[in-house]
Amino acid sequence: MVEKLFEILQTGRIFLQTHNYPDPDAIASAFGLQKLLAHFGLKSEICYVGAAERASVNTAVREFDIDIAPYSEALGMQEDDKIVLVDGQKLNANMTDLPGDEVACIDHHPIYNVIEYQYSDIRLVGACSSIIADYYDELKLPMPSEVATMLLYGLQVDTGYMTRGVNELDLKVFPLLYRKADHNRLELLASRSLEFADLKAFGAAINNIQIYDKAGFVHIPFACPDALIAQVADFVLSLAEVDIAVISSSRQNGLKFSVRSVLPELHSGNLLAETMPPYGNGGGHASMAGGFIKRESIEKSGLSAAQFLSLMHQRLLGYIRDHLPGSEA
Ligand SMILES: [Mn+2]
Repeated sequence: MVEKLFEILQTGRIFLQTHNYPDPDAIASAFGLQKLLAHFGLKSEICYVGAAERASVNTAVREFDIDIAPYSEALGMQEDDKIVLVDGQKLNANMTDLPGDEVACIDHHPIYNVIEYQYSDIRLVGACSSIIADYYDELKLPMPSEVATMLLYGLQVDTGYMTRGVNELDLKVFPLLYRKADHNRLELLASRSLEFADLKAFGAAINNIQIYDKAGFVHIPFACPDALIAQVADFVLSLAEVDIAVISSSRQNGLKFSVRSVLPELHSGNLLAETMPPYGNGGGHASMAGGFIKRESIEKSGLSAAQFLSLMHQRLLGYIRDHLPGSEA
């Protein structure tokens, strides 16, 4: 019951922390939760880690006047301030540990590290936005149009417009959101999901793609925010020849991986959970997952960056071939 969350948040400063490089679902969830808490007299601040902003997020933030700030020491977060984690979990590679106390977690990703929160609502549904929408429904709260629009946008982006990972809860809240949303503004959000600079990443994908069996491998030789990698992954997956997209991106601090699969035999989260260790870690949903390998691990391997990447591609492809019936080794 979400009422328990309100009790926990009665005292102290409240931060709603999204995963690093927040995507539309993360922003929508935090925004919807912030308005919900405000309805009960609880003031909260949305924060995240990750300097790079994205068009899909920027447009929404501007359009709906969402008060959101990248984390900095200037926020003055203290150890006893309360953090509600949204669209991610403590100890995830994409959830930086901030000074405050993670008292609560609302998320829709599989659990890889069991953490005791005072309030935990982790459901394996299509989008975190659906969980927030459900709170409004449970509490019979009127949902402001801008909240419905953002939550519907978050749900649509995370589920590929209701084509992947859609669960009963998503179906339950979809009509509620659909009826309340401002569809003109929704269309505007969808039409501004990329910016000019992003084309560089798509260019790298077009130039570097390698296809083995049904798997498309793309390495982007420069740093990209997670949400852009996800967009490139969707683009690669849209190729008729590709049913599994494996995207990697070189970052200052390591190597980021993102996987998409439309094959029921190939669970993206398991693929990364089994092939990233011992160098790094990864996991996620059946249809989409992420992984990360720290720079130190790559250096420790004694391999060059190119050799290491090729080793990882071999490991990934080995797993894929083992799990795809009828694919040639
Ligand atoms: Mn999400």
